[in-house]
Amino acid sequence: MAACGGAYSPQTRRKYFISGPQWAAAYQGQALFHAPTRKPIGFERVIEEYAKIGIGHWAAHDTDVIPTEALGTEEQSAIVSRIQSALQKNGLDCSMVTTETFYHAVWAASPAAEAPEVRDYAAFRVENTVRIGHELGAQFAVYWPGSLGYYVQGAIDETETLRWYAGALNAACEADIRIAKEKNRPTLKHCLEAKPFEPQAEILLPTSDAMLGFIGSGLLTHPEMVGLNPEYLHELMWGAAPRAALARALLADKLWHFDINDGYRLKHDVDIAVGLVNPLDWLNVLVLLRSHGYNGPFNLDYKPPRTTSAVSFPTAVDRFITLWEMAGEVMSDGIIKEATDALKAGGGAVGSKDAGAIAAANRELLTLHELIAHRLVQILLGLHRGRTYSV
Ligand code: 3MF
Ligand code: MG
Ligand code: MG
Repeated sequence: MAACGGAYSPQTRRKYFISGPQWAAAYQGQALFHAPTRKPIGFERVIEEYAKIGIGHWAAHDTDVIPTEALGTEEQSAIVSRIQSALQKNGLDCSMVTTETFYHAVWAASPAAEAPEVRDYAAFRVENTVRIGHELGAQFAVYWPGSLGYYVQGAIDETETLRWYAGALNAACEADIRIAKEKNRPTLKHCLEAKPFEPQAEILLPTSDAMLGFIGSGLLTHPEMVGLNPEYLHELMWGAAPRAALARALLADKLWHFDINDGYRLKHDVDIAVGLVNPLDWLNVLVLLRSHGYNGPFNLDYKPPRTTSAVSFPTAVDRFITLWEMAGEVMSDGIIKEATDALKAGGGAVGSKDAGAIAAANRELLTLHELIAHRLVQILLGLHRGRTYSV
Protein backbone atom coordinates (compact mmCIF):
# COMPACT_ATOMS: atom_id res chain seq x y z
CA MET A 1 0.00 0.00 0.00
CA ALA A 2 2.88 2.33 0.82
CA ALA A 3 4.37 1.89 -2.66
CA CYS A 4 1.10 2.18 -4.58
CA GLY A 5 -0.76 4.82 -2.56
CA GLY A 6 -4.52 5.32 -2.57
CA ALA A 7 -5.26 3.18 0.47
CA TYR A 8 -8.47 3.58 2.45
CA SER A 9 -8.34 3.99 6.22
CA PRO A 10 -9.33 1.07 8.47
CA GLN A 11 -12.39 3.13 9.53
CA THR A 12 -13.54 3.48 5.92
CA ARG A 13 -12.96 -0.22 5.24
CA ARG A 14 -15.10 -1.15 8.22
CA LYS A 15 -18.12 0.60 6.71
CA TYR A 16 -18.50 -2.21 4.15
CA PHE A 17 -19.91 -5.64 4.98
CA ILE A 18 -16.60 -7.36 4.17
CA SER A 19 -15.69 -10.58 5.94
CA GLY A 20 -12.31 -12.20 6.25
CA PRO A 21 -12.27 -15.99 6.48
CA GLN A 22 -9.91 -17.70 8.92
CA TRP A 23 -8.84 -20.12 6.20
CA ALA A 24 -7.82 -17.37 3.73
CA ALA A 25 -5.43 -15.66 6.12
CA ALA A 26 -4.13 -18.95 7.48
CA TYR A 27 -3.60 -20.49 4.01
CA GLN A 28 -0.03 -21.71 3.93
CA GLY A 29 0.34 -21.93 0.15
CA GLN A 30 0.02 -25.71 -0.05
CA ALA A 31 -1.65 -27.64 -2.89
CA LEU A 32 -1.41 -31.00 -4.58
CA PHE A 33 1.88 -30.09 -6.26
CA HIS A 34 2.98 -27.36 -3.82
CA ALA A 35 4.55 -27.47 -0.39
CA PRO A 36 3.52 -24.70 2.04
CA THR A 37 5.44 -21.43 1.82
CA ARG A 38 4.13 -19.88 5.04
CA LYS A 39 4.01 -20.85 8.69
CA PRO A 40 0.71 -21.77 10.38
CA ILE A 41 -1.12 -18.94 12.16
CA GLY A 42 -4.00 -19.23 14.60
CA PHE A 43 -7.26 -17.31 14.96
CA GLU A 44 -5.96 -14.86 17.59
CA ARG A 45 -3.37 -13.49 15.17
CA VAL A 46 -5.77 -13.49 12.20
CA ILE A 47 -8.47 -11.61 14.13
CA GLU A 48 -5.90 -9.08 15.34
CA GLU A 49 -4.60 -8.49 11.80
CA TYR A 50 -8.12 -8.14 10.37
CA ALA A 51 -8.87 -5.55 13.05
CA LYS A 52 -5.76 -3.54 12.16
CA ILE A 53 -6.62 -3.60 8.47
CA GLY A 54 -10.27 -2.68 9.07
CA ILE A 55 -11.96 -5.98 8.12
CA GLY A 56 -14.85 -5.94 10.57
CA HIS A 57 -16.17 -9.52 10.19
CA TRP A 58 -14.61 -12.93 10.59
CA ALA A 59 -15.72 -16.38 9.38
CA ALA A 60 -14.41 -19.91 9.87
CA HIS A 61 -14.91 -23.61 9.25
CA ASP A 62 -15.39 -25.60 12.45
CA THR A 63 -12.08 -27.42 11.94
CA ASP A 64 -10.14 -24.23 11.05
CA VAL A 65 -10.23 -23.52 14.77
CA ILE A 66 -11.23 -26.74 16.56
CA PRO A 67 -9.39 -30.03 16.00
CA THR A 68 -11.76 -32.65 14.55
CA GLU A 69 -11.43 -34.91 17.59
CA ALA A 70 -12.33 -32.03 19.94
CA LEU A 71 -15.62 -31.16 18.23
CA GLY A 72 -18.54 -31.27 20.63
CA THR A 73 -16.28 -31.66 23.71
CA GLU A 74 -15.20 -29.43 26.60
CA GLU A 75 -12.19 -28.42 24.54
CA GLN A 76 -14.55 -26.96 21.94
CA SER A 77 -16.21 -24.79 24.60
CA ALA A 78 -12.81 -23.53 25.77
CA ILE A 79 -11.78 -22.64 22.20
CA VAL A 80 -15.11 -20.93 21.49
CA SER A 81 -14.60 -18.77 24.60
CA ARG A 82 -11.12 -17.83 23.38
CA ILE A 83 -12.60 -16.86 20.00
CA GLN A 84 -15.28 -14.77 21.74
CA SER A 85 -12.62 -12.86 23.68
CA ALA A 86 -10.40 -12.35 20.62
CA LEU A 87 -13.37 -10.97 18.66
CA GLN A 88 -14.44 -8.74 21.52
CA LYS A 89 -10.95 -7.44 22.21
CA ASN A 90 -10.49 -6.48 18.56
CA GLY A 91 -14.03 -5.21 17.91
CA LEU A 92 -14.84 -7.82 15.26
CA ASP A 93 -18.07 -9.76 14.65
CA CYS A 94 -18.34 -13.36 13.59
CA SER A 95 -20.57 -13.16 10.50
CA MET A 96 -20.51 -16.76 9.31
CA VAL A 97 -19.68 -20.31 10.35
CA THR A 98 -19.28 -23.29 8.05
CA THR A 99 -18.77 -27.02 8.42
CA GLU A 100 -15.76 -28.68 6.84
CA THR A 101 -17.26 -31.66 4.98
CA PHE A 102 -14.53 -32.17 2.39
CA TYR A 103 -11.07 -32.54 3.99
CA HIS A 104 -11.12 -35.26 6.64
CA ALA A 105 -10.98 -38.94 5.65
CA VAL A 106 -14.44 -39.44 7.15
CA TRP A 107 -15.83 -37.58 4.09
CA ALA A 108 -14.09 -39.84 1.56
CA ALA A 109 -17.51 -40.91 0.25
CA SER A 110 -19.06 -37.47 0.96
CA PRO A 111 -21.20 -36.33 3.92
CA ALA A 112 -24.11 -38.16 2.24
CA ALA A 113 -22.36 -41.53 2.03
CA GLU A 114 -24.14 -44.88 1.94
CA ALA A 115 -23.02 -45.77 5.48
CA PRO A 116 -25.63 -44.45 7.96
CA GLU A 117 -22.95 -43.69 10.57
CA VAL A 118 -21.30 -41.19 8.20
CA ARG A 119 -24.63 -39.45 7.68
CA ASP A 120 -25.37 -39.38 11.42
CA TYR A 121 -21.92 -37.92 11.96
CA ALA A 122 -22.58 -35.31 9.22
CA ALA A 123 -25.80 -34.31 11.01
CA PHE A 124 -23.90 -33.99 14.29
CA ARG A 125 -21.29 -31.81 12.59
CA VAL A 126 -23.71 -29.36 10.99
CA GLU A 127 -25.81 -29.13 14.16
CA ASN A 128 -22.67 -28.50 16.17
CA THR A 129 -21.63 -25.73 13.76
CA VAL A 130 -25.05 -24.10 14.08
CA ARG A 131 -24.58 -24.11 17.88
CA ILE A 132 -21.11 -22.55 17.54
CA GLY A 133 -22.59 -19.97 15.15
CA HIS A 134 -25.17 -18.92 17.77
CA GLU A 135 -22.50 -18.79 20.48
CA LEU A 136 -20.33 -16.52 18.34
CA GLY A 137 -23.25 -14.32 17.21
CA ALA A 138 -23.14 -15.34 13.52
CA GLN A 139 -25.96 -14.58 11.08
CA PHE A 140 -25.00 -17.02 8.34
CA ALA A 141 -24.05 -20.67 7.95
CA VAL A 142 -22.45 -21.75 4.67
CA TYR A 143 -22.30 -25.23 3.12
CA TRP A 144 -19.88 -26.11 0.37
CA PRO A 145 -20.57 -29.79 -0.48
CA GLY A 146 -17.34 -30.17 -2.44
CA SER A 147 -17.19 -33.89 -1.85
CA LEU A 148 -20.82 -34.57 -2.84
CA GLY A 149 -20.19 -36.56 -5.99
CA TYR A 150 -17.91 -39.28 -7.23
CA TYR A 151 -14.68 -40.22 -8.95
CA VAL A 152 -15.96 -43.36 -10.65
CA GLN A 153 -19.29 -43.57 -12.41
CA GLY A 154 -22.26 -45.72 -11.49
CA ALA A 155 -21.20 -46.61 -7.97
CA ILE A 156 -23.63 -44.27 -6.22
CA ASP A 157 -27.28 -43.46 -6.82
CA GLU A 158 -27.50 -39.70 -7.37
CA THR A 159 -31.13 -39.32 -6.28
CA GLU A 160 -30.55 -41.21 -3.04
CA THR A 161 -27.37 -39.23 -2.33
CA LEU A 162 -29.19 -35.94 -2.83
CA ARG A 163 -31.97 -37.07 -0.48
CA TRP A 164 -29.38 -37.94 2.14
CA TYR A 165 -27.65 -34.59 1.68
CA ALA A 166 -31.00 -32.84 2.14
CA GLY A 167 -31.30 -34.81 5.39
CA ALA A 168 -28.13 -33.14 6.73
CA LEU A 169 -29.43 -29.67 5.81
CA ASN A 170 -32.78 -30.47 7.40
CA ALA A 171 -30.98 -31.52 10.59
CA ALA A 172 -29.09 -28.19 10.56
CA CYS A 173 -32.25 -26.11 10.07
CA GLU A 174 -34.21 -28.01 12.71
CA ALA A 175 -31.36 -27.69 15.24
CA ASP A 176 -31.18 -24.00 14.36
CA ILE A 177 -34.88 -23.48 15.12
CA ARG A 178 -34.41 -25.15 18.54
CA ILE A 179 -31.18 -23.36 19.45
CA ALA A 180 -32.39 -19.97 18.22
CA LYS A 181 -35.46 -20.31 20.46
CA GLU A 182 -33.32 -21.39 23.40
CA LYS A 183 -31.00 -18.39 22.95
CA ASN A 184 -33.67 -15.93 21.88
CA ARG A 185 -31.88 -15.16 18.65
CA PRO A 186 -33.05 -15.16 15.02
CA THR A 187 -32.30 -18.34 13.06
CA LEU A 188 -29.27 -18.35 10.79
CA LYS A 189 -29.40 -17.94 7.04
CA HIS A 190 -28.22 -21.25 5.59
CA CYS A 191 -26.37 -20.67 2.33
CA LEU A 192 -25.36 -23.29 -0.23
CA GLU A 193 -22.16 -22.79 -2.20
CA ALA A 194 -21.71 -24.58 -5.53
CA LYS A 195 -18.49 -25.41 -7.37
CA PRO A 196 -18.49 -27.36 -10.65
CA PHE A 197 -15.53 -29.65 -9.88
CA GLU A 198 -12.72 -30.18 -7.33
CA PRO A 199 -12.08 -31.95 -5.06
CA GLN A 200 -14.58 -34.53 -6.35
CA ALA A 201 -14.35 -35.37 -10.06
CA GLU A 202 -18.10 -35.11 -10.65
CA ILE A 203 -20.26 -33.00 -8.35
CA LEU A 204 -23.99 -33.53 -7.90
CA LEU A 205 -24.81 -29.86 -7.30
CA PRO A 206 -22.27 -28.12 -9.55
CA THR A 207 -23.77 -24.65 -10.04
CA SER A 208 -25.80 -22.05 -8.19
CA ASP A 209 -28.68 -22.86 -10.54
CA ALA A 210 -28.49 -26.53 -9.54
CA MET A 211 -28.63 -25.38 -5.92
CA LEU A 212 -31.74 -23.29 -6.64
CA GLY A 213 -33.38 -26.38 -8.14
CA PHE A 214 -32.37 -28.39 -5.07
CA ILE A 215 -33.82 -25.78 -2.68
CA GLY A 216 -37.11 -25.94 -4.58
CA SER A 217 -37.11 -29.74 -5.00
CA GLY A 218 -39.35 -30.51 -2.03
CA LEU A 219 -36.55 -32.37 -0.22
CA LEU A 220 -35.90 -29.57 2.27
CA THR A 221 -38.16 -29.25 5.29
CA HIS A 222 -37.33 -25.52 5.59
CA PRO A 223 -36.59 -24.20 2.09
CA GLU A 224 -37.30 -20.66 3.35
CA MET A 225 -34.21 -20.91 5.62
CA VAL A 226 -31.92 -21.96 2.77
CA GLY A 227 -30.40 -19.65 0.15
CA LEU A 228 -27.16 -19.25 -1.76
CA ASN A 229 -23.55 -18.28 -1.24
CA PRO A 230 -22.34 -18.07 -4.83
CA GLU A 231 -18.61 -17.68 -5.38
CA TYR A 232 -17.53 -15.48 -8.29
CA LEU A 233 -14.82 -17.84 -9.55
CA HIS A 234 -16.90 -20.99 -9.10
CA GLU A 235 -19.34 -19.67 -11.70
CA LEU A 236 -16.53 -18.77 -14.12
CA MET A 237 -15.12 -22.28 -13.69
CA TRP A 238 -18.08 -23.79 -15.57
CA GLY A 239 -18.05 -21.03 -18.18
CA ALA A 240 -20.95 -19.01 -16.79
CA ALA A 241 -21.35 -15.26 -16.87
CA PRO A 242 -21.17 -14.65 -13.07
CA ARG A 243 -23.38 -11.59 -13.37
CA ALA A 244 -26.14 -13.62 -15.02
CA ALA A 245 -25.84 -16.37 -12.37
CA LEU A 246 -26.16 -13.72 -9.66
CA ALA A 247 -29.15 -12.19 -11.43
CA ARG A 248 -30.93 -15.56 -11.37
CA ALA A 249 -30.23 -15.85 -7.63
CA LEU A 250 -31.53 -12.30 -7.07
CA LEU A 251 -34.76 -13.08 -8.93
CA ALA A 252 -35.28 -16.12 -6.70
CA ASP A 253 -34.61 -13.93 -3.61
CA LYS A 254 -31.83 -16.30 -2.60
CA LEU A 255 -28.69 -14.17 -2.96
CA TRP A 256 -27.76 -13.99 0.73
CA HIS A 257 -23.96 -14.27 0.90
CA PHE A 258 -21.23 -13.84 -1.72
CA ASP A 259 -17.66 -15.20 -1.91
CA ILE A 260 -15.55 -12.64 -3.75
CA ASN A 261 -12.40 -13.48 -5.69
CA ASP A 262 -11.22 -13.76 -9.27
CA GLY A 263 -9.65 -16.20 -11.73
CA TYR A 264 -9.88 -17.64 -15.21
CA ARG A 265 -12.74 -19.23 -17.12
CA LEU A 266 -12.94 -23.03 -17.43
CA LYS A 267 -9.87 -23.55 -15.26
CA HIS A 268 -9.33 -24.74 -11.71
CA ASP A 269 -10.02 -22.94 -8.46
CA VAL A 270 -7.09 -20.51 -8.30
CA ASP A 271 -8.88 -18.14 -5.88
CA ILE A 272 -7.05 -14.99 -6.99
CA ALA A 273 -8.00 -11.82 -5.12
CA VAL A 274 -10.94 -9.76 -6.34
CA GLY A 275 -10.43 -7.59 -9.42
CA LEU A 276 -6.96 -8.76 -10.44
CA VAL A 277 -8.15 -10.71 -13.48
CA ASN A 278 -11.55 -9.38 -14.55
CA PRO A 279 -11.93 -5.83 -13.19
CA LEU A 280 -14.44 -4.79 -15.88
CA ASP A 281 -16.69 -7.77 -15.16
CA TRP A 282 -16.35 -7.10 -11.44
CA LEU A 283 -17.44 -3.50 -11.96
CA ASN A 284 -20.51 -4.78 -13.78
CA VAL A 285 -21.25 -7.37 -11.10
CA LEU A 286 -21.20 -4.65 -8.45
CA VAL A 287 -23.47 -2.42 -10.54
CA LEU A 288 -25.97 -5.30 -10.59
CA LEU A 289 -25.71 -5.91 -6.83
CA ARG A 290 -25.85 -2.22 -5.92
CA SER A 291 -28.81 -1.54 -8.15
CA HIS A 292 -30.73 -4.48 -6.64
CA GLY A 293 -30.00 -3.53 -3.04
CA TYR A 294 -27.85 -6.58 -2.13
CA ASN A 295 -26.90 -6.04 1.52
CA GLY A 296 -25.24 -9.34 2.49
CA PRO A 297 -21.59 -10.00 3.20
CA PHE A 298 -18.74 -9.88 0.72
CA ASN A 299 -16.53 -12.72 1.88
CA LEU A 300 -12.87 -12.52 0.85
CA ASP A 301 -12.59 -16.18 -0.18
CA TYR A 302 -9.27 -15.89 -1.96
CA LYS A 303 -5.84 -17.37 -1.45
CA PRO A 304 -2.95 -14.99 -0.98
CA PRO A 305 -0.48 -16.28 -3.64
CA ARG A 306 2.34 -18.54 -2.49
CA THR A 307 4.77 -15.75 -3.35
CA THR A 308 3.08 -13.21 -1.06
CA SER A 309 3.30 -12.74 2.68
CA ALA A 310 -0.04 -13.60 4.29
CA VAL A 311 -0.99 -9.93 4.58
CA SER A 312 -2.22 -9.08 1.07
CA PHE A 313 -5.69 -8.32 2.41
CA PRO A 314 -5.53 -4.49 2.34
CA THR A 315 -5.06 -4.43 -1.44
CA ALA A 316 -7.96 -6.86 -1.97
CA VAL A 317 -10.26 -4.85 0.28
CA ASP A 318 -9.27 -1.57 -1.36
CA ARG A 319 -9.84 -2.82 -4.90
CA PHE A 320 -13.29 -3.99 -3.80
CA ILE A 321 -14.14 -0.61 -2.27
CA THR A 322 -12.92 1.27 -5.36
CA LEU A 323 -14.98 -0.96 -7.66
CA TRP A 324 -18.02 -0.59 -5.37
CA GLU A 325 -17.72 3.22 -5.46
CA MET A 326 -17.16 3.14 -9.22
CA ALA A 327 -20.36 1.08 -9.55
CA GLY A 328 -22.11 4.04 -7.89
CA GLU A 329 -20.63 6.32 -10.57
CA VAL A 330 -21.93 4.00 -13.29
CA MET A 331 -25.41 4.11 -11.77
CA SER A 332 -25.50 7.90 -11.76
CA ASP A 333 -23.66 8.44 -15.06
CA GLY A 334 -25.71 10.77 -17.28
CA ILE A 335 -24.49 9.25 -20.53
CA ILE A 336 -25.33 5.68 -19.55
CA LYS A 337 -28.69 6.80 -18.23
CA GLU A 338 -29.57 8.70 -21.42
CA ALA A 339 -28.49 5.75 -23.59
CA THR A 340 -30.46 3.26 -21.47
CA ASP A 341 -33.57 5.45 -21.50
CA ALA A 342 -33.33 5.81 -25.28
CA LEU A 343 -33.02 2.02 -25.70
CA LYS A 344 -36.07 1.49 -23.53
CA ALA A 345 -38.09 4.06 -25.47
CA GLY A 346 -37.55 1.91 -28.58
CA GLY A 347 -37.21 2.88 -32.25
CA GLY A 348 -40.72 4.24 -32.69
CA ALA A 349 -42.20 1.27 -34.57
CA VAL A 350 -44.58 0.30 -31.77
CA GLY A 351 -47.63 -1.55 -33.08
CA SER A 352 -45.94 -2.61 -36.31
CA LYS A 353 -45.97 -6.28 -37.25
CA ASP A 354 -43.41 -5.73 -39.99
CA ALA A 355 -40.19 -7.39 -38.80
CA GLY A 356 -38.08 -5.52 -41.36
CA ALA A 357 -39.48 -2.15 -40.33
CA ILE A 358 -38.96 -2.88 -36.60
CA ALA A 359 -35.36 -3.96 -37.24
CA ALA A 360 -34.71 -0.84 -39.35
CA ALA A 361 -36.19 1.43 -36.68
CA ASN A 362 -33.87 -0.07 -34.05
CA ARG A 363 -30.68 -0.45 -36.08
CA GLU A 364 -29.06 2.89 -35.17
CA LEU A 365 -30.45 2.80 -31.65
CA LEU A 366 -28.72 -0.48 -30.83
CA THR A 367 -25.35 1.19 -31.43
CA LEU A 368 -25.91 2.49 -27.90
CA HIS A 369 -24.99 -0.96 -26.50
CA GLU A 370 -21.41 -0.39 -27.62
CA LEU A 371 -21.53 3.21 -26.44
CA ILE A 372 -22.50 2.00 -22.94
CA ALA A 373 -19.70 -0.58 -22.98
CA HIS A 374 -17.21 2.14 -24.01
CA ARG A 375 -18.44 4.39 -21.23
CA LEU A 376 -18.00 1.58 -18.67
CA VAL A 377 -14.37 1.16 -19.75
CA GLN A 378 -13.89 4.94 -19.51
CA ILE A 379 -15.22 4.84 -15.95
CA LEU A 380 -13.00 1.87 -15.10
CA LEU A 381 -9.92 3.67 -16.42
CA GLY A 382 -10.84 7.07 -15.02
CA LEU A 383 -11.11 8.60 -18.52
CA HIS A 384 -14.54 10.03 -17.71
CA ARG A 385 -12.85 12.25 -15.15
CA GLY A 386 -10.58 13.78 -17.75
CA ARG A 387 -7.64 11.39 -17.52
CA THR A 388 -6.05 11.53 -20.99
CA TYR A 389 -3.11 10.01 -22.83
CA SER A 390 -1.28 11.98 -25.47
CA VAL A 391 0.89 10.55 -28.24
C1 3MF B 1 -13.76 -23.99 -1.90
C2 3MF B 1 -14.40 -22.88 -1.22
C3 3MF B 1 -14.53 -23.07 0.25
C4 3MF B 1 -15.84 -22.53 0.77
C5 3MF B 1 -15.91 -22.74 2.24
C6 3MF B 1 -17.19 -22.17 2.80
C7 3MF B 1 -12.49 -23.23 1.43
O1 3MF B 1 -13.57 -23.76 -3.21
O2 3MF B 1 -14.73 -21.88 -1.81
O3 3MF B 1 -13.44 -22.41 0.88
O4 3MF B 1 -16.04 -21.20 0.46
O5 3MF B 1 -15.83 -24.10 2.52
O6 3MF B 1 -17.99 -23.07 3.34
MG1 MG C 1 -15.90 -20.19 -1.43
MG1 MG D 1 -12.80 -20.91 -4.88
